[in-house]
Amino acid sequence: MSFFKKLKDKFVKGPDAEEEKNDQHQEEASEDVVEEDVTEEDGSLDGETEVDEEEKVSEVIDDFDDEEQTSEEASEEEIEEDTTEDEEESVKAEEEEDRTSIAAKFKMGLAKTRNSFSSKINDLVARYRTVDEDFFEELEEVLISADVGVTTVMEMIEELEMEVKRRNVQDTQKVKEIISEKLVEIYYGDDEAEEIEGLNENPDGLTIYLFVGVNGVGKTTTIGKLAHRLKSEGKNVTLAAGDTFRAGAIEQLEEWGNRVGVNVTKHNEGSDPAAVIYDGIQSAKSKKADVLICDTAGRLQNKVNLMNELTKVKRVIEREVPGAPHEVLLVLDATTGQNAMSQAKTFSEATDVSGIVLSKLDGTAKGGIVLAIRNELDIPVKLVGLGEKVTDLETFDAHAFVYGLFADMIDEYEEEETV
Ligand SMILES: Nc1nc2c(ncn2[C@@H]2O[C@H](COP(=O)(O)OP(=O)(O)O)[C@@H](O)[C@H]2O)c(=O)[nH]1
Ligand SMILES: [Mg+2]
Repeated sequence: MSFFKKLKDKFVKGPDAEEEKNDQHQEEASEDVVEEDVTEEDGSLDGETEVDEEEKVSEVIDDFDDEEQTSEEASEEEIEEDTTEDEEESVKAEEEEDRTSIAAKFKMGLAKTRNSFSSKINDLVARYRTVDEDFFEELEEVLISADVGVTTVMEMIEELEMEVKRRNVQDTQKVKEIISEKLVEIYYGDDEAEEIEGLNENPDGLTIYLFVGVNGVGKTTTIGKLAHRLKSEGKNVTLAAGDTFRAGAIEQLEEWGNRVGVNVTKHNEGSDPAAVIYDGIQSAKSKKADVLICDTAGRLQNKVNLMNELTKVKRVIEREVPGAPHEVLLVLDATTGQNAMSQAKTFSEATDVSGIVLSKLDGTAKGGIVLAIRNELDIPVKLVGLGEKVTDLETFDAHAFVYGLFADMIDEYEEEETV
């Protein structure tokens, strides 16, 4: 199956999906009959052998809508029998809704990157009729300009060239799709999606997340967003104001705590961060909290200081809760481009970073930094900030990310397909 088609099936609802949903109740009756029709008429849907049953059904329903709805009454008796099927359908529909809303968020958050990236790719594809060396050279520049990172781009181009040869692709249009597929492949490398996506949790007791990163990257904001998300999942969340260095940092976290409705442990400005975190852990334990999220100050100016401070904080956490911290999340500001890479290197030396939070992806046209970070530092991107609102935080998903990058093309592709 084509990769664009795969992403489309996963993330994009058909243009009639809303209507379809509204009509669903009235239509349920006819659907069963239609389903039967489909199996009988399989052969008539030529060239669509890989389309799954469900899609055929909806296609047939569309056709069916245009004509008269004769079989509606005839099927009335058949409804009763498949309540379980209906239940399954509704679970499926819910899952689909989640996926499409995640995709919509990535699409919106990556608008700047996509606009710049797809217009460059489209322009490139329009100028080259065949896939040759010059084409790849220009493509290389486009990828580098999206901050994908030189090493990753080289690897990517090499694989693309091989793939294009292997599949004997002549058409530059087709290359767009292969690029999207390779981006996902390069992102995952040898790892399975489940291994590297999502946050690690403590299965029996308090989960602790430690946030690190330089000033202004979005630590406190991300903590607020994450607290909100975990709380809405039914978890008991509490925060510790470990940035005792920057003026106003404690108040800022408190504000988030109030907004989201979670408790914040704090000391005075200038006090020992490790002591705040220690108190935060005691408070979390006494409240039987599920998750404690720790804010810290990011004083990159003095690496020795930073290292000492983080080591001390981490030691306290490790001592108080065996197995903790369950994630050390380094927040990087996507708008700072390659500078984010050097921050990642410094922090990795100071502490064991387990995952990256890439904030402000919405504010950059260079979202390719995700790939550079993952590929060149071998640290997975766990969360992405796609805006300033409390709900603008998403678990990173490479497929949704690539969908966000190529959404216009994928939507276009859909139109071509259905014509
Ligand atoms: N557009 C956008 N702004 C963000 C995002 N995350 C954080 N910010 C903004 O970045 C600024 C600094 O964030 P803050 O959480 O104080 O950074 P900290 O110093 O690392 O704690 C604030 O104005 C935030 O609103 C994001 O995902 N998108
Ligand atoms: Mg802060």
